[in-house]
Amino acid sequence: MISTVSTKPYADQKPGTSGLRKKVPVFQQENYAENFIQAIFDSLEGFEGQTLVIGGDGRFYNREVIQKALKMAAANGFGKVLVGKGGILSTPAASHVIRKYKAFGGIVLSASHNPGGPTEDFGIKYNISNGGPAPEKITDAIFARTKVIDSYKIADVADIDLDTVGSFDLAGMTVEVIDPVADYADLMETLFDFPAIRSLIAGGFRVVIDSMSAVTGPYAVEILEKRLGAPSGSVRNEVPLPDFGHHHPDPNLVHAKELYDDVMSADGPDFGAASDGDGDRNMVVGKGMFVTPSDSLAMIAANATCAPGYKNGIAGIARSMPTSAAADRVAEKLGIGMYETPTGWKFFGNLMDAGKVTVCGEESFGTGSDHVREKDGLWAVLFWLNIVAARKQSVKQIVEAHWAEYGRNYYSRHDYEGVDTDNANALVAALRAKLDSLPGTEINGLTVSAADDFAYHDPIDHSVSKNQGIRILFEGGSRIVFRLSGTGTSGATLRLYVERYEPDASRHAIETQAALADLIAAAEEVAEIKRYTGMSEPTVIT
Ligand code: VG1
Ligand code: CO
Repeated sequence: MISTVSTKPYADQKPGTSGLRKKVPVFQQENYAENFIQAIFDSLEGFEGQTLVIGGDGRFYNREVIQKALKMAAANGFGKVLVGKGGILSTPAASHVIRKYKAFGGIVLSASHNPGGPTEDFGIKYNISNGGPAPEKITDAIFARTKVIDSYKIADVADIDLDTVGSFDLAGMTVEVIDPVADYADLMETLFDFPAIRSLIAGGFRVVIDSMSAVTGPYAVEILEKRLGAPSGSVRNEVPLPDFGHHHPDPNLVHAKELYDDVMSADGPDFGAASDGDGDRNMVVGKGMFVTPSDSLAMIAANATCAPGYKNGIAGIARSMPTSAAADRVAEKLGIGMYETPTGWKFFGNLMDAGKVTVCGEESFGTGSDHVREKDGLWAVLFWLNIVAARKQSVKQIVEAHWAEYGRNYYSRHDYEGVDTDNANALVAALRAKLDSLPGTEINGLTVSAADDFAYHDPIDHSVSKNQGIRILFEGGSRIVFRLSGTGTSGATLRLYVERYEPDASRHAIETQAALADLIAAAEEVAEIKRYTGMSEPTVIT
């Protein structure tokens, strides 16, 4: 009943910032998914008889790969698999299920914010027993294994019915099809003041969530409409579709513009939020005020004790290096630790496991805490609703009061997508070559105080991750950062991150791009972005 199938390695199975992401037709090549899944299992030890969690964001090819993964888990000796009904588990829900049921690990099928469909993106990621993305040590081992793999094991049995909750036998392994929402919704209820949010909404505060036809629909309907009493229809695009209804499920000012415009309109809702494909990102918009992800981290940290789950305060904060330093000022004031990590949630796990940090965030619309080991979109939305309910102030009032107290970190990211890979690498190489000569010089009238290629020394396991982004710091605390995306599936994406700190409250209402104009010009001067990319402007500005 168990077959060992011969296979040939593929050369391109290197996991990026968050797992292996490729176009669906790449994944559909013979044994492509099987090779990667077997390479995961081959890189792990001691899972015989243990539990594995499997789920995905519902995108095209999700069900097929789940059936393969179930049969391979059985053949490789797992004792039990917990799988979300319909093959659905949001990334934060998968993290919670791994932790709650003390699973050995989990396979999360998602390409997150990348579009889905027969010619779009798919992805596979492995999470370890703490519920978080596998650290580099493991992803490196998986990649090494993919390069030499010559066979995989699979059970020759019929597909499992993924649409019925219950327990099934698969070649001697138990498969439990679970409700993907209940455990997660229960967890949220332990962290936030649901009665206070319920009365805020009952009092006429209008909340809209756009699930972008991706995984958060069922979660948002259960929590916002059923448990918090928001009127039916408050969750838009709530049915997860294999192609996300042609939405680009990336919650930002470009792809969630309709929601943004609605909240900003005179008779629109008071609060709007959106999530990405797999539910780990969030966008928060209050009436008259978009909250940048970097600010959101700082403001959640500053107001954490409003929420029952955090009433005793937070242990520390971590942010990815390109994320603005707004949270640093909060940590300083609270007298707690502040950690700066490379891009990607996998670097936060050690800090959370060691109890050093409670909340973490990235500029890419990701915020979360140690309740799971992934960023968590709906968690951030509920945190904001809890803060609004507790402070009895609008999002706009809360944000402006925060800036008045701490100063404002103007912040923006410019993405240049679909750049020729060689050209993108050449741009980075040219920058790297001149880093040592930059300090003390002026770029567009701004004096460089330091320039380096960020390297991270993990304080817990002492691993070192180099080449994590080029940063040029200017006198006065402004900075520009350059790095190449590790989640794309075609060509290269150059990301330019721009930040200016402005302590003066009378200068807190400047339009962001205008406030950053001299830094943006400096970035062009030092990196020659137009010449290398052949683009006159970014494809996405957030
Ligand atoms: C991007 C973001 C990063 C995030 C990663 C995964 O990575 O910049 O902050 O952790 O996506 O998020 P990159 O390498 O493309 O810059 V998700 O929601 O796609 O799992
Ligand atoms: Co995501």
